[in-house]
Amino acid sequence: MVRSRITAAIALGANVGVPERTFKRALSLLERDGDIQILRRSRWHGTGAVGGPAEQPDYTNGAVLVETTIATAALLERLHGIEAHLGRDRAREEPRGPRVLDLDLLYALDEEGAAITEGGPELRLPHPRMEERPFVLGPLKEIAADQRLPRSGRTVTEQLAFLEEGGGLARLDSPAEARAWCDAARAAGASIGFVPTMGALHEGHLELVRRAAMENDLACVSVFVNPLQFNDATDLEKYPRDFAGDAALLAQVGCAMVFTGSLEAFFPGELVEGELPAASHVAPGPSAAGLEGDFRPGHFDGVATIVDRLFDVVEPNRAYFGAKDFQQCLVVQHVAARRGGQPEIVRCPTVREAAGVAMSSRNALLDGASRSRAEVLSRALFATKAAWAAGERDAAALSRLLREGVSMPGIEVEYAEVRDPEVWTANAPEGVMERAVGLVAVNVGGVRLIDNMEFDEGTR
Ligand code: PH2
Ligand code: MG
Ligand code: MG
Repeated sequence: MVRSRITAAIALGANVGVPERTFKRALSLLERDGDIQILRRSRWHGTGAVGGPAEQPDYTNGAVLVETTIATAALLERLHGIEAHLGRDRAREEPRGPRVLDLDLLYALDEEGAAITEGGPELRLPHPRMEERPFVLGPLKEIAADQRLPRSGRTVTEQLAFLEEGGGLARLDSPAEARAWCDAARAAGASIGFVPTMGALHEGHLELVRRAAMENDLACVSVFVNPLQFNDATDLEKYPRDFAGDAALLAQVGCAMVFTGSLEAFFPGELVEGELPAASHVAPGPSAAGLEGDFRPGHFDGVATIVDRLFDVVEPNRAYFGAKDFQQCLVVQHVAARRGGQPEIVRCPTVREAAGVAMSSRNALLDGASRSRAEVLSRALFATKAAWAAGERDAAALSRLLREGVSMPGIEVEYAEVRDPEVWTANAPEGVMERAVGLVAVNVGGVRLIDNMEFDEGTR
């Protein structure tokens, strides 16, 4: 049998030990078995660390182009073997570094030069993040400058220049400018995916933006710390704000436009003594009752009001929300339904840190002790989900498990309850459940955190 030949690009990264020496050993291990040949390699580049723990050392990055007859999955396995052989311990490392050695498969081309796509949990090809990363594209440009990239359609050289020029991101300071920008985009036939945020962006938000950019012609983001949805003045004041930092992140993930504004600019001529009168508020609907609705009076009213106004400004085809704010997703669904089903609401999976903690802008406010205490939320949810998987269906028993799971010293529990995710009820259901979502809200070290989990997820 004649085995088909593929060309693959591999990125190298390291910031522990002596990267040049590690890379040299990695390359000789790559070629050792004779079925992988190195065609070209870049020089090694010193790069500032992107993401990961604060104060991790600078990285050394490189790229190689190889030719091989082994399949992409086998190639990935070979790369993992080399990483382990040279001292990488995946079980013990922190997410996003530091690293003794990271070998990432970027893309693979068949004999005709067409990109091979893989969408499995182990291997995604082309690499979903490579186009965002100058530390990958810089070295890659030396060995594959004219390679066309699948997401942007730009060559490596073009994409690198594009990122250096700010990623083509329009930064607008008012809803009026945003409305004009969106009108023009729509008139040109572009579909718009919208991600409303309160800024202090983290990986959870960036996932929403990447998805919006994939599923629409243009992704746009609003950054507005909406005073209408804060029932606690200190919480509003403490809420982290970093518009410049947010815009820099958005420029990397394929966002076309980000805008901000003031309450006055969102509701021109409508404020009375700085406040939005009741008549201008949008009702949040029946799913605002109970849980968050009880503990944060007026919160969902403020959410529904701003989201409705944001939809007026952007008129998106689709809007993306994180499942972490489960009840909020239901409220937003209600707002969209009131608008004739526009936009389509896309609920996206919660992104979790390695320890299971749901990503949240408020995590930045936790001190060290509170940060580790915060792990009980997801731990309790996973434990209750395990009980569900083992057959527990009694509403009271599930709630009890959840509450016991989060009841720890240093944790002040607001609620820990279950609901039917498809039939919202203000009060806890009783008896046997057919579907269930566990929802938790706590105060840890003066910071309010929420989390939830659908117990059927991944098992249906
Ligand atoms: N890899 C990471 C996290 N951050 N930054 C740079 N500059 N280069 C990397 O290879 C890198 C990083 C985790 O894999
Ligand atoms: Mg990497
Ligand atoms: Mg990797």
